[in-house]
Amino acid sequence: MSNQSDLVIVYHRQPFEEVVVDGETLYQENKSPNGIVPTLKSFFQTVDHGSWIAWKHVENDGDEVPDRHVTMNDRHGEYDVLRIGLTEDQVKSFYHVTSKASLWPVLHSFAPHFDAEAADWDTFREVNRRFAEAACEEASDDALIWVHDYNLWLTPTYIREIKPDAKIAFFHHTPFPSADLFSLLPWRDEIVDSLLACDIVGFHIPRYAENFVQVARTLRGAEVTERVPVEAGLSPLGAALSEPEVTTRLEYRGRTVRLDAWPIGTNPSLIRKVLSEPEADERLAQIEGELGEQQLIVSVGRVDYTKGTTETLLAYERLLERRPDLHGKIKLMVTSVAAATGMTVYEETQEEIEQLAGRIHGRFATLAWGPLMLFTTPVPFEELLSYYRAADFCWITPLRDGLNLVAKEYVAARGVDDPGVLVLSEFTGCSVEMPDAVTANPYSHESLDAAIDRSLAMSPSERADRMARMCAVVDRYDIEHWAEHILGQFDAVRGTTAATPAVATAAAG
Ligand code: GDG
Repeated sequence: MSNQSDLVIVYHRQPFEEVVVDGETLYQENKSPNGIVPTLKSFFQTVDHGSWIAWKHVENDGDEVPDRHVTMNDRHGEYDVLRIGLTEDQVKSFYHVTSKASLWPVLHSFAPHFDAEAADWDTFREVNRRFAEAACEEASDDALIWVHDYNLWLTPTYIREIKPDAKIAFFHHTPFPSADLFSLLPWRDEIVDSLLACDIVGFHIPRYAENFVQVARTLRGAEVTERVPVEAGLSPLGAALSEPEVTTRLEYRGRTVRLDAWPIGTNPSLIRKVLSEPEADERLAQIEGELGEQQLIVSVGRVDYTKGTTETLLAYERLLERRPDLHGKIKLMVTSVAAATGMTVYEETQEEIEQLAGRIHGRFATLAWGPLMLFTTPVPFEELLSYYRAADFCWITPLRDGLNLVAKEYVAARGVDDPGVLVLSEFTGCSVEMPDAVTANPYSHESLDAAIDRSLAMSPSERADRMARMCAVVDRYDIEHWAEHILGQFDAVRGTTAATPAVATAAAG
């Protein structure tokens, strides 16, 4: 146990898997080597000692968490995990209801789904305060405390109260909405003040940072003190989420708050390494054997009305209606894995997806051909990569998405040798990085259908050119690049120089 961590990561989920073997609880590194958790853990390599704060289920409020402190030693080195105990009711209230039913719809510009009355703001405050107390318990005097995502929006306020001189960073994985939408939140001033208590607030793309600036200026009177042009690669003219300039500093109540907009990358080296293994060749041969002459379209997401899975299925149904010549020649693979939350709104979305998939199958399937496959349970990472590799097309059609890592994973997995085509919603954060995708407005049938037709008709040379440019973006702005960028920002906040984290590329399996 240590309470002298130089970097404390506050992220609601635990950074390991808990398994019980012969009655003994073991803490094991997550099986899936991709995703945000391994990336965040890689930052521990840059400091002498790191800690992670997460929640753990307890029976009754106030119960001691068994193994409150876990010291992990995995490929990211040694770090501590401090778990705060939350009851089932607290988790439901804080996460499933207030975060997912009240905050999530507003963040994703879904005003009709917003339910202010369902929210339990007192519990939200209390849980956020506990995360802050745990973070301060672990942090050394000059530690940097890095808080993740909107469900911990109030944590910076409480950290500032306990440790007035703490260095606090915050990163949003979601979009940040316009002031018109954000102002729907009855707790808006409290949220903005908490974000303005940070030393640095991070977003995926400049548009979200600018939306926050609008909120901070109009609701709280923060002043813009620095604005810079956006890197050419992050501001394609005419894109729905493009911004030519971005604010990098605000002043508020005598303090400077830095803003940062830098999209998370994926791990193309890891993806290529997994796909270069003999097992991957076998998997690919099997998938291609089963597909025969059919072309594969993949669409990977979670059950969430923001992810546009319904829009993907409806677009596929329209395609099969207008192009009978494609029957028997294409197949759509959709993954839509439900979160284990039991939230009504997600249950409705899941039902809708399953019904639509059934309807399409019922309308178009023949004895010899099934038009689609729907996976509702997670596909193992290695298998998912093989599907990406086998897919001629990838359709990513969210109505709103903070970034969308699947699009980048597809580009990295499919690669340049046998290029595929990415059809991408212009309301995903990554669309500003990848103008070479065939971008579409998923709210418009005409736009989505035109993008799909265009992707199907694209010449091999255009496919190759576009894919080469997208691969270059995904390779250049990979996860290591993001980590280096973030560390540069941390250095500026701390006024020091830190080491670069080695994001694991060779640790699959
Ligand atoms: C949030 C923001 C932002 C999906 N199905 C399977 C599977 N996945 C993996 C994908 C990808 C990840 O889950 C999903 O990442 P996304 O970025 O697409 O979306 P969210 O989960 O909504 O994440 C989002 C992200 O945070 C990062 O800041 O980009 O906008 O909403 O890595 O591959 N993995 C496996 N089986 C599946 O069936 N193994």
